[in-house]
Amino acid sequence: KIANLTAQELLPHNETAQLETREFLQKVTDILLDYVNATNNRDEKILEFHHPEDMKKLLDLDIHENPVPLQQLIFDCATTMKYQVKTGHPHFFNQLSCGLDLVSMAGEWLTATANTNMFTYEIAPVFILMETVVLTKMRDIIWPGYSGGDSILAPGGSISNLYAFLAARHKMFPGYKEHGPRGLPGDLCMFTSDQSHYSIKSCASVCGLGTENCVMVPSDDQGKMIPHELERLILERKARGQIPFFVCATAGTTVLGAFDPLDAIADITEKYNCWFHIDAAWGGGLLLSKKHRHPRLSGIERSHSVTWNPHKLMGALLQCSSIHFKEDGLLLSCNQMSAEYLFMTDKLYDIQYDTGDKVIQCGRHNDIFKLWLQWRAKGDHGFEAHIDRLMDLTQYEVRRIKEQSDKFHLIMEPELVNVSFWYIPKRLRGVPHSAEKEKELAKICPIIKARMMQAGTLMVGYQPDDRRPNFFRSIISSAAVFEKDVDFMLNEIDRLGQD
Ligand code: ABU
Repeated sequence: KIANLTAQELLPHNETAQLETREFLQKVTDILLDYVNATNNRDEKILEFHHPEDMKKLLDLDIHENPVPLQQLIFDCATTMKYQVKTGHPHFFNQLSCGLDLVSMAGEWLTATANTNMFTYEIAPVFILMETVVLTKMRDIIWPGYSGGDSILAPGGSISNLYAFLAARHKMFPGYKEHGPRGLPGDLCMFTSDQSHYSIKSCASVCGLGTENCVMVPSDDQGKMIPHELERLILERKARGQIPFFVCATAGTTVLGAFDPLDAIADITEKYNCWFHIDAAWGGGLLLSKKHRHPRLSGIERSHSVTWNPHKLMGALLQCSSIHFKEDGLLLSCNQMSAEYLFMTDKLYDIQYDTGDKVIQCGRHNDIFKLWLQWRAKGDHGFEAHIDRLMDLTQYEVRRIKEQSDKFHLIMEPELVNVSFWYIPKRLRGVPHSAEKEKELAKICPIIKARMMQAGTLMVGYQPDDRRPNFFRSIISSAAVFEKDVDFMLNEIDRLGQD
């Protein structure tokens, strides 16, 4: 019935088109529900890969002068989903953010329909209150027994880390906000491990320190920052006349999933009066598990700020990243610009709920509803069970790798859900492990990855690090994964890796 209509003939342009509007939206919803079913069907491929130039030929991406009919828009939606990688598929082990939590997805649908901005209570009253409740709960988990502090949802872990840097500098050198570098007593420098996320180094670049003043502290062979190296480097920079002010520890490194020794690092930050930030974007989810919080995250309660991304281990839909401060008021005093058209002080309600003046962006997406709804659906116990299950599945993978040690080489015992390994092709089985053999194993990773993508059956990431050439990193952060999927992954790598 709606096939030849255009969007101009639906609501709000045509006030009597309720039925036609509903039909259009139902057809789009059907496409989304088909996608959900396909995502959860192990017989479906994860992706249908085409090179970019070939993909362009398969798609009609042009924007025309005249409107296209609704029929075409519905077809466009279906085509888009046909070629989208199903990141919630049980055989997708490629990214830190995997899975398709359906309650969180329903929340995202609602968020899209509400289509509001998170800068003021005036236009997002329920969502702002939800954000307050959930972020307060997260702070209680980070700093048990401490009530206070402040937090905000930010567009990704990198920006959350940037907020930590900005607040730290503001706390220690409040003159910077008004006077810029002239408000500083000298050259600042910061410290993070050589395994940390690149967004930490990016803070030094974006905020005017220069990347050479983001000091990369060596890590041990497990990928953990070496505390005495941190102290040595702080003293070295002080001897040069610089001002060490910010130390970032990582709780769950991106590639190896390593946890820095937080207590030992806290001792050093306290000794040298540095801000202690923890990038727990990845590993923060373990805070929800009594079994896994300690010892990995012991010491987090001594931090000044923590990045924690619910869109990673907790499986909230992208994106959902949070930054938490132990001290209240810093976010506001650091970032407040008091734009009078938005943040009037004579409003009819308590303006502390106008959270938009705490952030460096103006418009802010609503990332809270999907997390709030998901947490309601699971409860604390459900989240704990989810995290424990991911960790159990990881141990299952480790066991299966060890049982097939002729075919797979486990690089290290994982602390999180990152499993690092090489696949050993027939011709290299039985050859003693050596640097030369690692180079050969590394060459195979991109070949197998290309075969995976062309077959569309599996996705697992690979990368080199500063100690070894290419190796596979599988991630289990999706509730869709079962033991049989872990077995599928290893069998499929073996199948695709046949010489
Ligand atoms: N922000 C780090 C994400 C990297 C990954 O998903 O592999």
